[in-house]
Amino acid sequence: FEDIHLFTKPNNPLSLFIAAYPTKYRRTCYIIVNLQKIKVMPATIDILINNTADTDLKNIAQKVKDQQRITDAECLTLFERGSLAFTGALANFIRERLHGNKTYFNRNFHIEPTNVCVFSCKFCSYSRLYANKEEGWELSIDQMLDIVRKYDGKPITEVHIVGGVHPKMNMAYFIELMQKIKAHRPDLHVKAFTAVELDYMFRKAKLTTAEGMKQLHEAGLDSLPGGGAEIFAPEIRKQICEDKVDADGWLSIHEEAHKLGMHSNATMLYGHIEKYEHRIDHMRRLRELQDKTKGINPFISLKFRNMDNNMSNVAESTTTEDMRLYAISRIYLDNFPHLKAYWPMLGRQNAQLSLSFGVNDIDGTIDDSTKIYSMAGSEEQTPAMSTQELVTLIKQVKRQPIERDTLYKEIKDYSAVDFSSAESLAQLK
Ligand code: V47
Ligand code: SF4
Repeated sequence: FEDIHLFTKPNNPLSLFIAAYPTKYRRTCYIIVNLQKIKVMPATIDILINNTADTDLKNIAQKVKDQQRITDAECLTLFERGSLAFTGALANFIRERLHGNKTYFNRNFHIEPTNVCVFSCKFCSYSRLYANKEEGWELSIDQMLDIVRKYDGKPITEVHIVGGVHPKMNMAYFIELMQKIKAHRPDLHVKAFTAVELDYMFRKAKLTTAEGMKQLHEAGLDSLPGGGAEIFAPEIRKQICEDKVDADGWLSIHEEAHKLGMHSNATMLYGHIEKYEHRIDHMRRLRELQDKTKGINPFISLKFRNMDNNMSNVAESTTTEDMRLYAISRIYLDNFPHLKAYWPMLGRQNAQLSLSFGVNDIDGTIDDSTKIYSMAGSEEQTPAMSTQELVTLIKQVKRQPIERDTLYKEIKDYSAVDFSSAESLAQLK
């Protein structure tokens, strides 16, 4: 009877019930205990369903309990009438149904080959036009390999490579980069290039998406990050990033990657001029792609930051809105396995908070290797977290820290790791 200790606390009626049971029936009793454990979660959601006066919200909660998909109209109802507490409780219910307390992170670093960019997205604080390229940076292949070599012997599992769209950095350049990274460190997962960079590269090389993707994959590209999606709706895209790949282009690039067996991430840039309807339209298109391919791993909402860009007059969203969005996206995106909060953009404390609003992943160690958010005004001016800090952040909110690889294979459970011991500190190096 392995589980009895769970129920032997004083005054626990279940333990009294078990104790009163004749020993010969205790095996049967064990089954009852487990059924009881499974029923605990519906009981919490039942309280929510029974205590919600708004019948539309009540129906949504019932759908969540029954694992039914919510419609776009219901999603709008959540945005318009769902309180932080209501949406948060539903999202947390889903998060715990999928992952329990598990909270994932990875050990990664970024390379940003350049911030020179042919495009001029209004929200971007980071890029410099080619005409002003001396104000930006352009890394040679050797300089990027030097960055990779810095991590030799360290237990890093992923390199994330994204940057501006430089007119001279073409397919041949990036194929060489992929090949050289893999030749140096074959086990390093290369997650690289937004659909914006890929679209430009393929068009310039006069390759179809399928051909271009195959060539990069063969050279060593393992998966795609989620950037460049912004808001798909053309009326918003036209105002904030008119000249780069459109929604269909972004989606078909990801679909093509999925056809080759690669995974990808998906993002949404929110909290600027978009309306709730645009967020829903964006998530609907992603949900449809996911129905088709099941190739997307996490959904990542990126909070618009307004420093030093052409949208600095637009106020940033509040923490309440940020958390409600996490929660509502967790409810709407029923076919997405993971919801990630990107801490360099959100800040550590809000990333920690998001773990109660549907989020089950807080990205990685980063090691101060990205400038996109520090230049846009994030609190995190030199984003880097040690494994110890990430684990502590997760444990502080009573979740279970699990190191993962890019594809969410579990590498290590840090629940019982005591960082004060010399042995565990040595393991971190
Ligand atoms: O597409 C640019 C965003 C994205 C701002 O896949 C801004 O794991 C807010 O996609 N305020 C690029 N956001 C970064 C990206 C990303 C980041 C972390 C993890 C992953 C992943 C992907 O950054 C752009 C745009 O949406 N961005 N400027 C800004 N001022
Ligand atoms: Fe270029 Fe990306 Fe910045 Fe747009 S968001 S200007 S594509 S670097």
